[in-house]
Amino acid sequence: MAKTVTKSAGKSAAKAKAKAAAKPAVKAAAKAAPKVAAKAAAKPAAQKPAPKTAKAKPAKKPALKLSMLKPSVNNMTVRVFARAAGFDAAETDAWGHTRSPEYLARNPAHLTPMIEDKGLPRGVLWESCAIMQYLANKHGLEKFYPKAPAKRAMIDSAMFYLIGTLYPYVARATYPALGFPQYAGEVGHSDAHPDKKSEAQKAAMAAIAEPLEVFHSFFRDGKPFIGGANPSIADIRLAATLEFLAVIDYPLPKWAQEYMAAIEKKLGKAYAEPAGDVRGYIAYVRSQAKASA
Ligand SMILES: N[C@@H](CCC(=O)N[C@@H](CS)C(=O)NCC(=O)O)C(=O)O
Repeated sequence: MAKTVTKSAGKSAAKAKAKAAAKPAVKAAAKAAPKVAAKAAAKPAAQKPAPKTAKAKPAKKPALKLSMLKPSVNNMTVRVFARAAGFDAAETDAWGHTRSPEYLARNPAHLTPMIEDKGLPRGVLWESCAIMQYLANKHGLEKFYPKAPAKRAMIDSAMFYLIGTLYPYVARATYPALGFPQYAGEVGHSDAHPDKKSEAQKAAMAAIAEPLEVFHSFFRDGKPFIGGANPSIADIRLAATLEFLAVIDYPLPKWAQEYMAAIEKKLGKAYAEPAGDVRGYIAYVRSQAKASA
């Protein structure tokens, strides 16, 4: 199994370095760095601590073991989050291994993304949203997943709505073009006539617009992100999901294009790197389709 060790934790981690010695790195990375600088500047000179001779060691970033598939937006979600939140993530490419006896023994659902963590009752956790919720809870990452019950409920609602309503349409509409197997029970999974499969795919594509608009009009409600001024875990989940629509040339509304660009701008490399894997795969399948046309 190929193993990729992620190097950078992104911009915010670097900015928070000074404060990181006293705090867990992930928390420090998630905090707004300008505040730290402002506080230091406001201190009168007399109160400033004497310069230390020994350099404070930056806190170790919490380790994260992640099994993933690069072309997948479910996986992209957790990969973006891990980078943006400042984890030291060791990524294992599970391509071709999800149904091996070893993988199935740990994860009978044979799904990625999957994290391994000794604190978990069964040692592993799958489902992208559950993984982000768990890691945010464990490391106090309120910037991505607010603690206040009402605010948190909106993030949860947006994620459940995505997984339960929007994603099945996106999968049905894009998986045939991506060359991914359909989820069991779908028309695309059955031995139905190709015309029926194509009908189901087109119907799913047409059905995307309504739930997509709900994220804009209801969940964002005039704010830059579902999370407010900063992208939350629900925003990461939504933006990653929309990446797949490029494979069918889905005409994203202007707000969605701007929203995705805004997330990428805010999260920088943390977003761009995993998105690059998904985009690269889409470019590859499109070039294959062109060649065989
Ligand atoms: N709802 C899940 C979906 C996970 C999922 O469908 N993972 C696929 C990749 S996109 C997978 O690992 N498939 C491998 C397999 O079924 O063997 C999530 O958000 O994590």
